[in-house]
Amino acid sequence: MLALYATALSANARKPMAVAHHLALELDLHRVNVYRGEGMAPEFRAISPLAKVPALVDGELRLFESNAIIQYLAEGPGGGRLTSDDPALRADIARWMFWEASHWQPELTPVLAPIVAHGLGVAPAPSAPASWDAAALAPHLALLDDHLQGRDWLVADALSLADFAVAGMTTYFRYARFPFDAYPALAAWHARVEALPAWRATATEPWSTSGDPH
Ligand SMILES: N[C@@H](CCC(=O)N[C@@H](CS)C(=O)NCC(=O)O)C(=O)O
Repeated sequence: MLALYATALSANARKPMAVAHHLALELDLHRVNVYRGEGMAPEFRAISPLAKVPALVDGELRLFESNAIIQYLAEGPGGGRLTSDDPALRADIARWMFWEASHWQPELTPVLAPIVAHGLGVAPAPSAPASWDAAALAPHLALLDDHLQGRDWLVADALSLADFAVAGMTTYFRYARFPFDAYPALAAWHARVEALPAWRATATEPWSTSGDPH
């Protein structure tokens, strides 16, 4: 049995929860609310030494890092769904997953952190709205919006791990009032993601509503 340590409050933990739902994989879900210090439990740190969610246990396998976990779910128990046999397409999926971890998430984090911390109840209301025009984030928003023009999904017009990985951080977009009107292709893709049963099943308050943190 696959054991996933996660909380749907976390954008990174939502990725494997949604992928497992989409692939109809049975999960033994251990809820670890890292925002209330539950990640510090020694039993959990034996699986996830950095005390972060998500983490997966499957037999002898211990995995942390959300994108590695979803890759394992798809290629292992998922039987190759949400990925591809074609090396070029698999590399394209990996490209978006690496981009997500090395650019998208790091540039979104400073913009979202104060609002998300407030939504989690661990910080006071931020004094200003999210700075969606931050210089370091702008090229990545433009890249994603340009790439999605005329496409339904990120790779080869089929839903893949790339979409679940990149969608992770968009969990917070409604709450942090992302300017969807300024990025129409990104907005249309986000609406397609939100319509997926797997995304709906892993939605949680407060992120599914438009927050009013100011
Ligand atoms: N690169 C990691 C990031 C994991 C991560 O930062 N998880 C956050 C929640 S989104 C966490 O557990 N934070 C708790 C902490 O740092 O104490 C991944 O993709 O899994």
